[in-house]
Amino acid sequence: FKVARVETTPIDGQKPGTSGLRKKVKVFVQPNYLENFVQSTFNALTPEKVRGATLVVSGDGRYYSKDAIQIIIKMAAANGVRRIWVGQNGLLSTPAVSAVIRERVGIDGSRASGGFILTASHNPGGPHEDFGIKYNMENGGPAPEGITDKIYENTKAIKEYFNAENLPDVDISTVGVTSFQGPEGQFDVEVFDSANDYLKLMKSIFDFDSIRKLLSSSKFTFCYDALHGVAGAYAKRIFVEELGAQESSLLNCMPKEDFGGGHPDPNLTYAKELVARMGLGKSNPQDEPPEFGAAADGDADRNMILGKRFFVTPSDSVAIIAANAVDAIPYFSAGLKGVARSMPTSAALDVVAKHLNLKFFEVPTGWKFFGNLMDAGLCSVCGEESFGTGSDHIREKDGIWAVLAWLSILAHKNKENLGGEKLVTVEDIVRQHWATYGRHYYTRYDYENVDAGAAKELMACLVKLQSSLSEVNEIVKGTHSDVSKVVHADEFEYKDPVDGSISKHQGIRYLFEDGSRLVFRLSGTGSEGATIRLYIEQYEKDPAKINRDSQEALAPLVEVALKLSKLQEFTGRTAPTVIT
Ligand code: VG1
Ligand code: CO
Repeated sequence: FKVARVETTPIDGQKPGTSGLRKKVKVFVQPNYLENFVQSTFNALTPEKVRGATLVVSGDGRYYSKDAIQIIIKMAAANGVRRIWVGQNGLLSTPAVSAVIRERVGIDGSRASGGFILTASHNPGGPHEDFGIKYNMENGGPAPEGITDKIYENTKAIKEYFNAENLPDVDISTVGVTSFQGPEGQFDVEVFDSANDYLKLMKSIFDFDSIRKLLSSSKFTFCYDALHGVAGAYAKRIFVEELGAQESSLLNCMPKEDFGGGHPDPNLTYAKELVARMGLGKSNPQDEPPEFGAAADGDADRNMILGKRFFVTPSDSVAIIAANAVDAIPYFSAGLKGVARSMPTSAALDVVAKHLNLKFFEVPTGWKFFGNLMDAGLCSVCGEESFGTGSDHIREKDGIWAVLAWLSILAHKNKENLGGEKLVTVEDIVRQHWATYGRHYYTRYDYENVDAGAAKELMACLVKLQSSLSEVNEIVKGTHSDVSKVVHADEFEYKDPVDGSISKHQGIRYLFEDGSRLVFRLSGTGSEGATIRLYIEQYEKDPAKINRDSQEALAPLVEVALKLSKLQEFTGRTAPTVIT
């Protein structure tokens, strides 16, 4: 092939958000849009690192992925990349990309030094919906802010990109290597099985025999909903073929370009079919619900964990996994190095860390902040309230890992139990956890696609207000007598304990005397307008009060939050778009 230098001009708005660049497909298909971003990434990595490199390119299979993969292959070749690795049909979950970068050895003994993940995660897909791209580094984790800032700067100044124009499209549906000759030598595209490397890693972490016993026991019933995302490709292989679950326990496990027209976000609103099957919907299902249910988002890094007629909040989930990891999961048998959560995630994990005397970190939203801690050996298990849970086996959150972690805990608790007596259920485990550690009532209100200007003003007002605690407390007192006093308010700022980098403006926090918290943030993953997130949390240690309905328990705090932020005044919204 020949290398062409193509002239281009900067395109506005290519700033990567919490997790890469996400835009409507119609934005991505504009001439040079993807090309500019990819070349800006190569330039940010520096030509020396790109030349001769092996890079992964794959994603959740959403609409435009196949075209994007061919474009990136040609540009990579022209930029002197030595090898591109592609999961069969361009499919690799976000956690699988991380695993492949860290663990995989190519047919010729090569190792990858990074990769492009093509996904807009939990956002819908299709010609009128979202596409996204992000770059992950050699450690398998998302590019740190230093790199994403550089990428953005490059997009604002770009003048040219390199393209192997006469390189033919590569068949990515068949496993194998295709080789080409370029001006600087050989260029290979290796297509490989999407699940093999990930499965191997999971087998090295969990006790598959004990999970198999649980899943094949007649007492235990299971259901997994991939919402037509890429998780389907792993669910069949792992849960059915390896662990003996019934084929009928898989819902929507056929990856589709448009996720079947749905919103591939594993929460109580969007995972409707699973929610109904688990007995959590409005109408009661005809069959007895399964004992355990779980769902994933489009790129399979998120997870929702459900018991029979029971929802586990993600904040509780990570705390429970941390509390049980050493006993239930072989990978952690030597102990946890530390635990971490994102700032808006509830403090359930903090209580476990204290109890078990573990190192603990609170980081800004977004997985990239956990990576540094893990690379430095400071953190084993971490999580976010947004249905993200994971560990230092990779540098992304991991939806299937979380399900295997829960199945491991269930298998462990039911070791002696599968023969006769009553099963220890998901609900039993959670209630037992609350009884031991106290309960963090928790909810998140999302106001999606509000006017960006109004959202900015609301946040600016909150920043101003939080500087005067007496004013804040006057509003609190005037709103609800059940709510305790605000003792601290700030804009969250994080200093990375490993590299010393500082991240500012990471959300506004109001901390109350009784441990309650209100947090306000603007989303960094949307593709249109602004999304305001309001996080509400209340800690209850009294065992007599830990079994209330969470929306009811949190109602007074919600009222206070709406008053403090004047949310309705600013946005005109009387109700959130989604409650999780
Ligand atoms: C959201 C979540 C955040 C998560 C991010 C990426 O970000 O709140 O916790 O890390 O999505 O998840 P934001 O900025 O919209 O609040 V995923 O599954 O999109 O990679
Ligand atoms: Co995701």
